[in-house]
Amino acid sequence: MEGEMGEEQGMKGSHGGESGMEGVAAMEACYQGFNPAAYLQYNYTAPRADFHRRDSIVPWKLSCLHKAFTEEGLRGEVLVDVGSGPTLYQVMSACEHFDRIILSDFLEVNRNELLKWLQGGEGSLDWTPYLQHVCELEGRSPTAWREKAERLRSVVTDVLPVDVHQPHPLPPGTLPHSGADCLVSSFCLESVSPDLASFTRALGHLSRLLRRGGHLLLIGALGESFYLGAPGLRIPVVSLEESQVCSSLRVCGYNLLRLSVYHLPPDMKLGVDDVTGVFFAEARKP
Ligand code: U87
Repeated sequence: MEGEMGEEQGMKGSHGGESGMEGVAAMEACYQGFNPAAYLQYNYTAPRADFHRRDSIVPWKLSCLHKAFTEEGLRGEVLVDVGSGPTLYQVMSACEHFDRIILSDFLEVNRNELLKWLQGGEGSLDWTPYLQHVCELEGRSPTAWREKAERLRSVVTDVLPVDVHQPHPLPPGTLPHSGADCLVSSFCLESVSPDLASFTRALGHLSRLLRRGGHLLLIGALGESFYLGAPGLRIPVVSLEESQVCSSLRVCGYNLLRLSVYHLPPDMKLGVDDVTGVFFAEARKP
């Protein structure tokens, strides 16, 4: 069991009456059963990751990320991906535009999955088709995927523990004093928040990691009440509407630059969650 979890159980005992903390502790308990291989199978294979279909979820996400880094010209020194899970797709465009990428997740099983791939091993998912697809988006030949893999492996410098429910989510001293130049967070905040108040609070915690003038790329699920983190493990989550995402960003002081919404085609509804849509928000910390 993780060190973080022990602390959180302690918090449940001492602060159980505080608004939202009981829900947060219950959620963290759920995550102890998370199974990276099952999760990857549900969300990162066809039909959700079908590179021959433009209306498949993963190609949609990759194209939003690609556009953010190329059309908006996002670049800088340090980028942090918050709640990476066992996945790498969310930084495949970013790695060409930043000198250093920090990945992070709450669970050691997920961090180990990332480390396996970064250290040159296979991991439980083959990221080759993802790398090939992003090479194509960049106007390169899909055969450039090996170079991209090498670039990604060299740019990721750390895989850190993170807890978005803590006012300072990352271990102290891991970021430049002024904060990161860019934050990416994909399907994390709503997946770990029992209600809108804790979602918004967590978004506020993230803002502390970002320098002024830095950009946040936030991806997440709309209309979702649960998802499967392992066979039979239903993780209850806060169901968001587009307008709530916009108002949470506003409350946390971000300027919203762009919000795109994807509506799930019926055949992407697999019973592994009850998501109806996906949002991609691009915001700036003034
Ligand atoms: C991804 N970023 O797949 N603090 O994009 C910080 C925490 C905490 C905590 C738990 C899974 C949910 C996504 C990765 C991983 C995102 N995670 C960690 C899922 C749900 C819709 C949907 C999904 C995925 C925890 C793909 C698609 C759809 C997980 C991560 C959430 N439903 N992080 N306190 N507690 N975590 O370990 O790795 O959050 Cl297409 Cl539609």
